[in-house]
Amino acid sequence: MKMSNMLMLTLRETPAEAEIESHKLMLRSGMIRKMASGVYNYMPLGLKVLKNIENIVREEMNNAGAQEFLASALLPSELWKESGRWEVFGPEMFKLNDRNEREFCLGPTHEEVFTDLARNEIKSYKQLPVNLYQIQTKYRDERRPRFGMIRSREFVMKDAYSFDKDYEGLDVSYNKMYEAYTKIFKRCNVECKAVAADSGAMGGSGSAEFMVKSEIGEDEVAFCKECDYAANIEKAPCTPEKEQEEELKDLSKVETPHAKTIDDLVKFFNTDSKGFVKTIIYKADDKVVAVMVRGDREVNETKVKNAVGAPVEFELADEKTVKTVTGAAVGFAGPIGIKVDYLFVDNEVTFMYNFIVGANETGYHFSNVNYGRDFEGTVGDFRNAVEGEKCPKCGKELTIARGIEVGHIFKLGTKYSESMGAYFVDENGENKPLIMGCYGIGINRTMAAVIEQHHDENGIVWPMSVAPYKVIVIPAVFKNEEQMKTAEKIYNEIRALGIEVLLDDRNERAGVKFKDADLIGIPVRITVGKKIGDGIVEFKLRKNDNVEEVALDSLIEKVKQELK
Ligand code: 9G3
Repeated sequence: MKMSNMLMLTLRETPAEAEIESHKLMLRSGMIRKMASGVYNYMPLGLKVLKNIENIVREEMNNAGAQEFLASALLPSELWKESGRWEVFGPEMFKLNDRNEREFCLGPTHEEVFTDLARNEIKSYKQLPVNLYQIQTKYRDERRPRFGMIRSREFVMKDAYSFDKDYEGLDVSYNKMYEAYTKIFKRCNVECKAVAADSGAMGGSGSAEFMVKSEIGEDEVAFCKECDYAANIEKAPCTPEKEQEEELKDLSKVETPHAKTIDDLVKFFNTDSKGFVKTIIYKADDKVVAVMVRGDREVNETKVKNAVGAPVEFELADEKTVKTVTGAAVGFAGPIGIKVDYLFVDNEVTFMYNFIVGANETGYHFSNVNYGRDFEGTVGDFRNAVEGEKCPKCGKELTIARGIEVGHIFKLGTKYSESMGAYFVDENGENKPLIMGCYGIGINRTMAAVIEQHHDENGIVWPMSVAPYKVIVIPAVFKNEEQMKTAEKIYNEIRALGIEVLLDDRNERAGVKFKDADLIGIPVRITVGKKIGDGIVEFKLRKNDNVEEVALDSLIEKVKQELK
């Protein structure tokens, strides 16, 4: 591509709304432009990178034996009503009516569509296993689109769905996808880690998230530096701290007129937050759930939801509900006398002695409370793991870090095949539900992750595999006939090899051209300068600072070497 013909979209300044490096650089390098909140247009450079990543995904999916489809993005509501998910996602689902007032949605994901396809087309075990995938734009009306493509309302996803005759087959399909994902992210030069994840509303038995380490990541991951254990914080199990054995003291009711928060209580009782147990109250669909964790811990809502049975609605109880179940204002909730559907008690609480809880009476707390003597409940792991938690695999200390999910693979089992009647006839002539898995990769997120991991103060440093152009040829002086002609000759030779190459033939100073070449991150830069008289050009890689002088007649060979 000759840059004199190119719509140059590079920006000197960083647009204010961009907070993270990848978003800033996608705007400044002219890869994307915002259309609306969380909605972007791809400019030529951005589209080329997107396509390069898609092709890597496509190659590895095909190598894994998956077949590429392209489903519609305009989905009839009937399918979602069959699976029971039409209402589940509320305002996050883009819904619309057609001219006959029929209800549709813009596809946020395609479990229903591919299960419908399977129930119509797969009849016998002889057709199994099968893995169908697509690379397609998805629509989700995110409440808070942010960080550019990291959380946008329209994004490109590779989503795949596997169908097996039994759970052994699902394990094979799942592991094939796990391997394919590892290859994909390696080829894209995205350093990421597969972590055990909660399957949440997707049901099924287990899932893995492919996480890119990032301070701006929305997910928290607990991982062990000693062994390879890693899990999303939603799922990471906790080991209760055992307390020094103490004499059980007499329960006593204490007037605490102004102490409502843990901090107030710490001051009032002159002890630390570990001496308290807080009781947090939630509404889970039509049930009221109270969860007790030590004062310095956090309730893990995913663990609570799983214990309740993945409710559709789940949020903190409002003041009215708290008053109803505790008889007290917010801040005085406790286990003694509480009237709730579930009283979940974190394991750790059962190893504590003589702790303080709300008295379910405004202005009062109980001290010297002991589990077992004073109250009972459903004991389990209901808190978030913290830095230093014991690794469930090797016992060493866990570290907590933030990450961006670029891929997520699930063992779905029969969640959709049963709700939508996708059965097959097995070897014994019996009708069985298809055993499913689903596998997603965020293509835009992967693109953003590449930039997050490959940039410097001058701009993007594209890995060769995804770079929009692999080589840029720059004549140093626009007015110099010999430099311009030689640069064009080099450009044509490289193009003839089928290599994506740029020729910066604009009427600009060399400095401007170097700045743009660095900003848009082209891996190889060839400069035709004053040494061309001796048949010498400059050869520089974007990823390091050394500049080599290369003789013209060995240049093409060198370019080929670099692209291997
Ligand atoms: C919806 C809306 C948003 C959603 C979903 C459905 C997330 C939804 C989970 C998945 C699971 C897997 C296939 C590829 C891998 C991930 N947000 N999920 O199902 F209607 Cl509005 O998408 N899908």
